[in-house]
Amino acid sequence: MTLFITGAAGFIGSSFLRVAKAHGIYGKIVIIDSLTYAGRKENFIDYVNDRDVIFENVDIRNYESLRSVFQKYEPSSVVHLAAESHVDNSISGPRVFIETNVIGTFNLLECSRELYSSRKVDVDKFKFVHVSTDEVFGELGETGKFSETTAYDPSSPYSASKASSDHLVRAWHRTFGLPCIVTNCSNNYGPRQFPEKLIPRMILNALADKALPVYGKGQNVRDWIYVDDHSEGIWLALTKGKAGDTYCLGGNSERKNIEVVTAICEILDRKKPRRNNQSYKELITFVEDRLGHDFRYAIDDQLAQEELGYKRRFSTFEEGLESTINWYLENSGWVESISKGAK
Ligand code: NAD
Ligand code: TDX
Repeated sequence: MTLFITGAAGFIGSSFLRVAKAHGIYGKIVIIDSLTYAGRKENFIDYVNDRDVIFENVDIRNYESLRSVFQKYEPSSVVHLAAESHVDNSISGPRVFIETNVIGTFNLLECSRELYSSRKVDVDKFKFVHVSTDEVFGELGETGKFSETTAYDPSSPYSASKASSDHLVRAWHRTFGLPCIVTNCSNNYGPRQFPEKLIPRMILNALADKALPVYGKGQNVRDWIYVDDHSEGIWLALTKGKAGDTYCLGGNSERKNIEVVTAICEILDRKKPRRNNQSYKELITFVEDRLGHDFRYAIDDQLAQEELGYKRRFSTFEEGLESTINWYLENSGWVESISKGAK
């Protein structure tokens, strides 16, 4: 059996690749990734000499190239993670978000539909798992949580593009019978996250003695999930999920941004004291808020726990954060190549 993973050179995709390899059901795994600034061969370096992991440098915006890899390998299932993923970039330059996240997903659905309807794949086993975000639901106030029945209300160009792609996936299931599953997950953190996102940006800025820019007053809340927990959730959705269903996945760890940044500073103060012996907290700088900044996200993932047996590994966010900081401290080679822009 052959599994296609799009975006496996990225942060979550490379974690999912490791999880899929560890489960060992698929004889062959094909990585579909165009290595944008966020996609790195370093992220799947452990598998470059593995004959069962094949890398195809394909841009999902290019229908003909995508179609040729679908015809070549006839994947048994597809897990789709490739996307433009950073909200701030979607505000400064939204076009590529529409092209990759909307048109790219449409191309993947069409290639999958062609294969599925020609019965070149085992139609009883084929699944298209679309990895999406809780941001499609918009923002919450002080209370409540998102679940599978929450109405869509995206705020940013990024979340609107992900919402569009979720709708396309559901339409391909309903209209064409393609066995699709959508997962909506909260904010991920862990090793190999590109340093444009809050947690790695704060860790690496602190280590370089640079300002730690906190948007607005740092009161916005995110629900943090360790990346490998998300990947196990995606694996469960692929192997146990019901076609046509949606699963929300979360970390049950709501924190205000300022609490996250303070926790990073306190862990670093303990592990790698600053040269002047002041706390890294001195570097915290409140800056202009993000446009359209969603106030709070939180996920109710009871359905995934009950139907899929979804579980989380770390008992607290602070434990996962410490383990993540250790990874960044121990992997200066990765950090250097990312900062040099090496591919
Ligand atoms: P990432 O930016 O780290 O990785 C994205 C990957 O997609 C990269 O390897 C990149 O090269 C590839 N890619 C981008 N455009 C492409 C194109 N046109 N053709 C082929 N490959 C392309 O992103 P991530 O944080 O790992 O997110 C992965 C997926 O999970 C995304 O779909 C994202 O929306 C979703 N998600 C992310 C989070 C989060 O907190 N990061 C939370 C929920 C859902
Ligand atoms: O420098 C910063 N300062 C800051 O205060 C950055 C980069 C972020 N922030 C704030 C904005 C958010 O409230 O921290 C919070 C987290 O920001 P990001 O790491 O950019 O994540 P977010 O915008 O919440 O979106 C993330 O979670 C959902 C991912 O980037 C998405 O891909 C995912 O879908």
